[in-house]
Amino acid sequence: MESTLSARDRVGVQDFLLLENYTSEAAFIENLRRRYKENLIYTYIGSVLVSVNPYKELEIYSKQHMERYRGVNFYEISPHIFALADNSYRAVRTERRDQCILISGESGAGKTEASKKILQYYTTMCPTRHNTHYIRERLLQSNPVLEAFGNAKTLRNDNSSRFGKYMDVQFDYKGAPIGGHIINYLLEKSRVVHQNHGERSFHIFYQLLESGDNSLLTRLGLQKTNPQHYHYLVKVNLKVYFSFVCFCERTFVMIFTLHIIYICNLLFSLSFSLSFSFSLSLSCHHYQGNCPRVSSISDKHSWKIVTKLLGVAGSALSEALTHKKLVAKGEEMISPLNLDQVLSARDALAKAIYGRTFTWLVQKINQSLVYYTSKCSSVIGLLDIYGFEVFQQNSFEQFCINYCNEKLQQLFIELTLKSEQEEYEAEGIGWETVEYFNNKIICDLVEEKFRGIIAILDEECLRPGDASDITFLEKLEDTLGGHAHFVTHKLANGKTRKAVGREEFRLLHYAGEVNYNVTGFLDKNNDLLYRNLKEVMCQSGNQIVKQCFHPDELIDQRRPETAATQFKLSLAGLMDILILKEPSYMRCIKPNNGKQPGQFEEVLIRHQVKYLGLMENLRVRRAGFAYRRSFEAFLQRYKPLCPDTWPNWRGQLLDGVSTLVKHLNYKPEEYRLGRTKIFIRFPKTLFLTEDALEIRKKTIGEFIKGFILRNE
Ligand code: AD9
Ligand code: MG
Repeated sequence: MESTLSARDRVGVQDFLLLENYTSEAAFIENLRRRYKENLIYTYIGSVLVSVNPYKELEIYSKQHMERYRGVNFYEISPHIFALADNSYRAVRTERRDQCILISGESGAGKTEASKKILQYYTTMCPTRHNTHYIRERLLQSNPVLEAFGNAKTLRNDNSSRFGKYMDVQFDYKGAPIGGHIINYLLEKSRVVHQNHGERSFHIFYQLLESGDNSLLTRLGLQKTNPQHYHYLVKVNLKVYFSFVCFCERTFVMIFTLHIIYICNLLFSLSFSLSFSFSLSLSCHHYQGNCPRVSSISDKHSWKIVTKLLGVAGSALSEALTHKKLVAKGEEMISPLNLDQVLSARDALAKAIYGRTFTWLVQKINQSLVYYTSKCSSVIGLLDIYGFEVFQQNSFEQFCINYCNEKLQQLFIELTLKSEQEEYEAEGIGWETVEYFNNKIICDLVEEKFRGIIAILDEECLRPGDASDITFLEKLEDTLGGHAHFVTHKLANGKTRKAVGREEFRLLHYAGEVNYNVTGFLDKNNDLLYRNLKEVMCQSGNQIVKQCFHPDELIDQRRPETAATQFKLSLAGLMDILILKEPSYMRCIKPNNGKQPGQFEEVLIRHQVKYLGLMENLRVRRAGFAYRRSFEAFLQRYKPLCPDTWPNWRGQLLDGVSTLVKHLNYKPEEYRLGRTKIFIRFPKTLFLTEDALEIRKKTIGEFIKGFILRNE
């Protein structure tokens, strides 16, 4: 424990609960800073682990380190991610209680690295069941495969996960990992067709060009590129990884033959011939008059490869890309698309192919991680999901991500307060009500039936006629005008400090205010793929495309769920999974935007402390007692301080602790004795005890030294 006087000055406290001035944000940040300077990147808030990205390799993840944390009590050695991992594992092993570890933080804060370290801990430290060695490998190797398809270089992170991930690690009754299951959330598939300046598409695009073997590349009509063209490449041998996750060679080749990436790229580079229509089109009012429309696809070479790889008839795909099929009153009408519409149909197709293949890939990995489900005794779930996001411009994606964070915060509040209350009750200590901000009001604002933002957005998406992003905004204003957490330009009236643009609405999230620009909300929520494109894909001769586009979709007359509603439903599913498990939390902080080691940028960090709700978390945990420990652990540590308990206490534990604290002169208001634990209200009491222990150890040491010398 790093709590002696001199160590505290240098490296701060290892648990924020022990901060003297626990309501001060400045004291909180100062403690983080001191620790970061000493490469102590982990600190607790009770059982919550806070980490600051070191942006350099630290020698703290070796097998020896793992061993140090096995079976050790949470607080006895320096805070570490292995302690968190081990703590959850012990609950699984000894009590078969399902666990989950929820990791959050902004882009580049270290979530994915953390989840990988936890997985490494389990695959290294847990016993192996006979015949399941390969499962460990697959659990580990599923990461690089998914990262290849789901991660990309962004301005914030060279290896940014562009999807949310929940992974169950399944254990048998002996605590051996015997399988896994992954659920993916909201892949940012738009990256296939558009990247911001300085960013890239998914890693797989570049990896294929760099490390695909020559015969494969020739089949795809590609050429090996000079790797120097790419500043950042995860060095992977994908073929090896795929074989680990049990893809047979044929599947492996197919996936590349399908080669979504290439198709998307080709689709993207297609050019179209235009013709001008002067006719009045009766079938579609959009095309009346002098309107350019697409007559054919002019890029014949690319076209041939696209259709061959997709396994579809060229004429059918060409027709489907340039025309729209409408079914009205049982009659089919075909109307040509104009150039903008063709381009957006093309993009929609590329996004759909990429997104669906990604989900297909996750399913394949899941199949390869199944052992005997019946042997599974309990699970540890790892959630690596996007943290709260606030940019200059925030759009539909940020809206979804921040909504997700509201839901997780709600769960956090419920579970933390619940477990606090339960512990107090179990220990027979009166529960003291804790004031906290319940963010249910914001979750309702987003997800409520009929009146919630998603419901209103869906309604606008369904409404024929003049529905647009702006009418959506107006409808929000009409419906939510009086809501305490919703503001627009019209409604602002000086209510908030920062301006709200005319095309924006602002939500007052638990973590802070965010302005969302409504431009593109309807399109992104619709995420439409024209029916005739789906029809063509369903007839594909390519096995993977066939599995991704099922003909049942065409029979189902109902409109597919919108993107926001799908996300809402998948989040509700996630909450159902999480609520049944015992949670542990990890909050990751990014110390600077330059990805530099040793740079602690205070303004940036202060923002995150706020967005992650850390001060509130600390306040709630400190509302009662700063420190609690089992009688046994307390006595074991401090028994040298009292002649009656040293060297051994033979009576009841409760009596031993009573004797000890009386001897130490604890005042009644400083502590409470529960059924199995002692609760200490102020950190100071603990520190004085720790300092006394330090002095005592020295005197015992001197005494023993003297004794040895005397007897030599
Ligand atoms: V994003 O929301 O997916 O864009 P993450 O997942 O939070 O983000 P990630 O884990 O990818 O961030 O970490 C970003 C980079 O920080 C890594 O590529 C490493 O270079 C660096 N990093 C993160 N954690 C550690 C660590 N414990 N030790 C050393 C680290 N480097
Ligand atoms: Mg990540």
